[in-house]
Amino acid sequence: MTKSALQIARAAYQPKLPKALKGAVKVKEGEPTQSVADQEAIKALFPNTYGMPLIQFVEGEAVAMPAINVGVILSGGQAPGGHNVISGLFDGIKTLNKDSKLYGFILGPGGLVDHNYIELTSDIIDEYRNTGGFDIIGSGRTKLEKQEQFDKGLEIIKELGIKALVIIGGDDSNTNACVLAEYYAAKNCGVQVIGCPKTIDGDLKNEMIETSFGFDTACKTYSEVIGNIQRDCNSARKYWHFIKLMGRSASHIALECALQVQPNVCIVSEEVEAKNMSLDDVVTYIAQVVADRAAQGNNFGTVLIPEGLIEFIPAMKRLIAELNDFLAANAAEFALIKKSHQREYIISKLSKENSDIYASLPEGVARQLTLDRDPHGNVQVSLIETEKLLSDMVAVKLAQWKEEGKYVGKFAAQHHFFGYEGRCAAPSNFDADYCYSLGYTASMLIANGKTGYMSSVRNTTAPAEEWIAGGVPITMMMNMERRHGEMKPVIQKALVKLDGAPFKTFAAQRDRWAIETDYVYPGPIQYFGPTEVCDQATKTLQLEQGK
Ligand code: FBP
Repeated sequence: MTKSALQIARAAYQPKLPKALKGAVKVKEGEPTQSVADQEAIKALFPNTYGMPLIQFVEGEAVAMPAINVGVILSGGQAPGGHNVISGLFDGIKTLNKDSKLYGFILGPGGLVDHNYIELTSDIIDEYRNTGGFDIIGSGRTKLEKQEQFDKGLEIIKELGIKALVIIGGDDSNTNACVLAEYYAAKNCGVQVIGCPKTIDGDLKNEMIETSFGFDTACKTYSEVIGNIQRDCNSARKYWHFIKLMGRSASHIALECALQVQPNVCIVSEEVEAKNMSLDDVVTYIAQVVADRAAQGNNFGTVLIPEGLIEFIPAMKRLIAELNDFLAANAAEFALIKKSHQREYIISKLSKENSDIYASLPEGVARQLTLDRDPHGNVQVSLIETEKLLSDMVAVKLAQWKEEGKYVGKFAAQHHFFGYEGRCAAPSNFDADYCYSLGYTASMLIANGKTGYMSSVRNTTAPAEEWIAGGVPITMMMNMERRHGEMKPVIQKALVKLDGAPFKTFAAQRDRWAIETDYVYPGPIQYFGPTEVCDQATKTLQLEQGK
């Protein structure tokens, strides 16, 4: 395999571990836990894994451990640092007993069901330390939810003598990890299941999980490129750049990038919803900033748009909810309708309010809303070209204002969508350290016989030495939500809190950023050099922790 100079130098990087994990550990149990909502329903669904205590690892006495075999799965979208979770897990189980083995299931949860795996030896692990991507074993979006899948998985687990399975995934994958943990516990199979919080989206977080891994690196990568665009924009002074950022539903990525680069506009979906804004309100807001800047002779700027925006416009949200239920219930009939008749068919089937909105949408957006859901039943928002939709609508509004004499200026737009560019970047020092610690913590949870827990590493704005490692019962993060037309137990998604410090810091400055050109150019992620350049956590994390 040919390697870049950075890859070669980076292979030697030794990720930092919390002090408590550097030697032998023992478990310190906290209070029993409850789910965040719907306690009775969740307790009834998870009788074996509900209410378990929080766990923290503290320094302990070394005890001889038997060798254990562990399986690992990468689930869902890539996020920088996945390879370090695996290497932390590998080093953890090998430290406990050098004869322990790690098996990787290929291409996501489907690998478990299809019995597709490899043994991850030290030669393989060493090739992937501190690298981006999930290519060591690949990832996939197969949803592990059916009993047949669990039983198929159990066959290979038994064959390989696997004691525990680690599922590295987002909210949906960790929900499934918990369902699997409960199933194996109920059947007394002797198989533990541990989750790890992954997703660039940053929406798998709560009191005990400070951030999901990959968010740090992805936001720094996007912010570098947005900064470059801003410098180009401020040099040529002729374009408005509409930049859509990945993140599925939540706007954490857009908000973090805004805090890093100080753009002229950043839309936050959660605010759009809270203020009950229509699509026209959003367009008017952007057009007003364009007009105000034009009045000062500045016909350029940047607009950040979270990819989930459409779903947060209340009227659109109601439409999507009805579409989700309708398509789930009538999938077979819908599949028989010719493409050219699908729009009319949907219009004829929806309630009056939703049918009118659907009919008013541009063709492309309307079509996208009826295309295949992902395996978790979500609209694939990353495929909706919101950046073009908004810039087209802003152009129409400005033309109208021009006629009315309310706007004098030139408007030319460029469009960008940043998502895949950041998901496999080489992990920042933060993600390299955090992921390695998460993997190592997972090995300690396994060694201590835990199941239905998510690996947790906290106090992450302090130096890594002071991080706190432990486990959180996954049931603690759950509530009941409607999915595919049915109520299901799921991990509650963490959206941007409008009363949280990151949003408030942004909101306090955005009017000034809109008018002034006060761009910040963060530059590329630095892997070597002074700690204030290389080891900074995201602005989101720092603000959330009062730093
Ligand atoms: P996960 O929730 O699986 O981590 O996915 C993150 C994400 O990058 C989202 O931001 C985006 O909407 C989606 O994956 C894109 O999915 P795909 O990789 O299937 O195109």
